[in-house]
Amino acid sequence: MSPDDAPTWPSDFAERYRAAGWWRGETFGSMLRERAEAHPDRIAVVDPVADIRWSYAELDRRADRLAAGFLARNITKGDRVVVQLPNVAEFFEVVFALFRIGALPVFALPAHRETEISYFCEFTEAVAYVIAAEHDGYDYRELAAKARAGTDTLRHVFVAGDPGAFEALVDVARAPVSCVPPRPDDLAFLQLSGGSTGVPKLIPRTHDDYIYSLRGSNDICGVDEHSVYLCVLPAAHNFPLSSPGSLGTLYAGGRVVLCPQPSPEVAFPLIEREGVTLTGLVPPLALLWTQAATATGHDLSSLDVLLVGGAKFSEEAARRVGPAFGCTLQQVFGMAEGLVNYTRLDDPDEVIVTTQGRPISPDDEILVVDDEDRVVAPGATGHLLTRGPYTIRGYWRAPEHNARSFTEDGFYRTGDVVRVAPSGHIVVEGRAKDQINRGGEKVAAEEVENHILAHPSVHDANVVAEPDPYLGERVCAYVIPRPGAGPLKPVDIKRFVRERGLAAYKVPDRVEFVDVFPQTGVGKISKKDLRTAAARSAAVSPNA
Ligand code: AMP
Ligand code: DBH
Repeated sequence: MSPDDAPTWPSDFAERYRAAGWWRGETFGSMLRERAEAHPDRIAVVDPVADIRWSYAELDRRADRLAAGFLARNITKGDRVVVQLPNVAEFFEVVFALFRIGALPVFALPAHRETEISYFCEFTEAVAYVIAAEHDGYDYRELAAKARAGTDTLRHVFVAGDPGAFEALVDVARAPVSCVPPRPDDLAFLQLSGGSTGVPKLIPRTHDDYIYSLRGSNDICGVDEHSVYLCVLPAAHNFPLSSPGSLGTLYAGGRVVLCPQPSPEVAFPLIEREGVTLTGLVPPLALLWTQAATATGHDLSSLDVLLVGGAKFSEEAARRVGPAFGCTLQQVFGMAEGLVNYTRLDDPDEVIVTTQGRPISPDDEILVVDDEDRVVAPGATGHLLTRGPYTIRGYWRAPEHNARSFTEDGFYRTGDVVRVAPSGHIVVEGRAKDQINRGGEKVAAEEVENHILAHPSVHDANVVAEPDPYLGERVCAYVIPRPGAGPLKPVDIKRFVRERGLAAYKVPDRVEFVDVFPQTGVGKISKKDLRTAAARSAAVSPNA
């Protein structure tokens, strides 16, 4: 990668990771080709809505065809392409085509709207944007029109599956793919950070480092060629993509089944029909599925492993998973920046239900430090810092932010507050970063505050987490109206934020108007006191 775009591993570390066998010089393009040659007829991807069952040979052929189409449109190595697709088969066709030519997918989520998409397109100087025509009643073509109007570099919009643009793209592809393939240490894609700043940060991942995280995850989660992974969460999110996720499953030669919706009513029949062996869920969904599993008529006995992560899973809920599904719970505490921790399949039950696991790699370095970066006593609670063979050394094009988010010797400041149990397992105790974890969907407080502040009748705003029995946390905004401004209602703020084109999960669940914000001893706004106040209001009027 260009040193201007993001810091990478110093050469002594890179050599060590290669010598240890973590980085093996594979790329995603070669990986799919090898699998297709080894077992062409085995099914790789199932999309039940479109009634698609692509074999490895078919996926490989389609990726090649689309790669040639992208090249013919002058989309080449290093170009950024914003990919915003729901859980459809084309997701894999598109990303493997881009991997193959070394163009970089920028992984947007289906929930993102105009504000986020325009930002991704502009900031990455994306040359193309790939969407589905419609999903969940939302027309992405309108979003594309807005994104296009707002950016100079965006040359193409491709609508997956569309008999127009997308098929035309494929038609161009008469010539075989001829380009210099990416190197294993090149960037493969830009993943999104949940972040804690005004705008989302982009996470540069290389073929080498990401593929290592897949191989490590597969070993730990028991994924092999017999595995059938149900992709329930949005396919582009780091958890269902890589822990071990759909890419881990394809690496192992297994089968990926795309779940169009996360509800038990949709997922359970698919588990039965396709013989799903593992899947990954965020805690609110895990709770819902656990309840539904005890009463379902569907045969879920093929399910061996249920991964739960993205937000803290309560011990109580964790205890119910095994009995309800007759499978092994695997807690996963990961981040798109890198480090992923898993409880092991053969860990004692107590460890599985009370910890968030331990790192994938013996070369994952974990430090737990106090506010002054001093390592705390073993077992004490502190800030988690980490460095390792699949954890980035810096965000993409963000030097100022990198100076704060990484230590001088390259440790990533996760913003998570943890302790390490004597067994080496990590317990997540809280969070120091200014973020709300809304059932696994991360919301940067500052980002929402900036949007509320744009309202003409708002003087100041602070956004904090408040407890929610289902989501764990939800978004609460404290707002000081501008003096003399007309009457303002919570709904006005919510609508204003929504109409600015922000993903729905970032729109405040509760808005409270106040005259002043509580302050700390030195006169700073006390988010801690605001959180306490929000918890109190949530307890008094949970549905406000
Ligand atoms: P992101 O940086 O957006 O990929 O989000 C990663 C963050 O999600 C972590 O730093 C944690 O704050 C949170 N997270 C992920 N998994 C868990 C888990 N099992 N328990 C608690 N927090 C989690
Ligand atoms: O929350 C996450 O970002 C996450 C959770 C579990 C993740 O990135 C992962 C596993 O890889």
